[in-house]
Amino acid sequence: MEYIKNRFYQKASRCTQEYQRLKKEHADKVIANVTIGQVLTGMKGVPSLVTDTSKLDPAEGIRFRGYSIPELREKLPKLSSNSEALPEGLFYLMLVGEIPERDDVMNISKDLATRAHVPQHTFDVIDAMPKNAKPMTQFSAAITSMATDSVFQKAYRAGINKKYYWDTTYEDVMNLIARLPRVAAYIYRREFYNDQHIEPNPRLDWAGNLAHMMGHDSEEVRNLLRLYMVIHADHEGGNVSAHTAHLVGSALSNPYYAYSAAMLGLAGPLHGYANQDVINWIFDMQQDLNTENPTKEQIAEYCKKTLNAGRVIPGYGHAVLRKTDPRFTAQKEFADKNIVNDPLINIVNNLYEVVPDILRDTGKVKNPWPNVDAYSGSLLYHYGIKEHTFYTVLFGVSRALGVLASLINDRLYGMPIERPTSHPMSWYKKQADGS
Ligand code: CMX
Repeated sequence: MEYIKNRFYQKASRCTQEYQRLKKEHADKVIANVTIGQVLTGMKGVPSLVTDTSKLDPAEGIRFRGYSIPELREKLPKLSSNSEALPEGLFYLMLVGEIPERDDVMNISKDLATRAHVPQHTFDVIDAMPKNAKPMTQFSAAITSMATDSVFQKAYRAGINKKYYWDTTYEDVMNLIARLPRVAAYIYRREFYNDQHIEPNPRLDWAGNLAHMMGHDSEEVRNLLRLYMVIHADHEGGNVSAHTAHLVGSALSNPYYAYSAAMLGLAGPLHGYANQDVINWIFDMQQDLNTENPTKEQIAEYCKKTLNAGRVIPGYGHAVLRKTDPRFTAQKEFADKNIVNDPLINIVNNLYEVVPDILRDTGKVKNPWPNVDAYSGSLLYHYGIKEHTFYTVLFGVSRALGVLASLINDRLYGMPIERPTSHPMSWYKKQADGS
């Protein structure tokens, strides 16, 4: 839809002028000192990225263009008063910077539906892999394979002026977001439903269509996926998946490459794989304790056993957050409202009562509270999406909304290649000891 693109351009080009002004007039202004501790612990707290789509407050959690998750669930357009906010609306908010009207959201839904055609060779690439190839391996490879259609790459090779990079990036981003549900559902049905694929329904919204193509076509699951897609969509710019997309994109690699690389970061256990790990770990706990309904005391013992084995408790802790993740709370509210007495969800709720004290007692964990991954798997499982090796793919479909909106901004601002400085360990030793 050209008018949404134009609206974005009008709004964002003002920010571009600001970016250019800051670069020109204030390049030497010192904004932070960097400590050796920050360098040695993953650059935590070092301001080094520009991300407009969302900002993470350690105590309060994520805000998307200033709006908290409860505010978004209330204010973003919905299909009916009972349904969850549509992720297309969040994408609009992140891109344009204002809450959309219902028509804006419907237009994005329609636009995405027209762009959703996945090339045959992408299905062939997926089919060429063994069925037990990890879903994230298939997902990332499928995304890379669609780079054959990159509008940005073709325009670049044809010698496009750099001031138009953002425009062709926008086209790639919209096409990629449109196709992700189809790719994800194809991977899902191939492995778990014996290749019985379900064609998209272009009349459905983006998340509703994903539920439909996965074969979980109830209004409850559509709603769950709408919520899921909203809360996982962005977490400012420094997390591994967002930062990877920004970094790879900064070399002017096309958006398919940038997002495929981001997905390989998301696949790590300290990031998006944690949503599978939580379920694996709970199942191991049930087996180890020989009960489906462990008591809080049994759960506490199992947590200590996990820590004593030198492992992390998945779904707990965060590099930035210092309180319960509001994405956890949104899912808990959804479960409290819709689900009664599910053993897995009971365990997740009991963990919330038990784990923070245990992690606090270690004396080293900076955030003992649950993150988004502590809840998501149990909800999916409850609604029949039981194949937990697939869960990180769902995270990956959602994360595209924020990360790729930022990628368009990067190109509009004219951001250069990212290139921080590295030193050998001896250099840091010299800084510390003076010798
Ligand atoms: N269980 C056990 N130990 C934990 C822990 C947890 N849940 N969270 C942190 N720690 C440990 C760290 O491993 C580290 O130990 P060492 O000093 O021995 O290396 C110590 O506590 C300090 O870590 P931190 O500063 O509190 O946390 P980090 O910023 O280094 O790491 C995170 C953050 C999320 C990787 C970490 O909390 C963790 O591993 N959590 C479990 C995995 C998880 O849920 N990841 C998903 C995060 C959300 C997402 O991206 O999807």
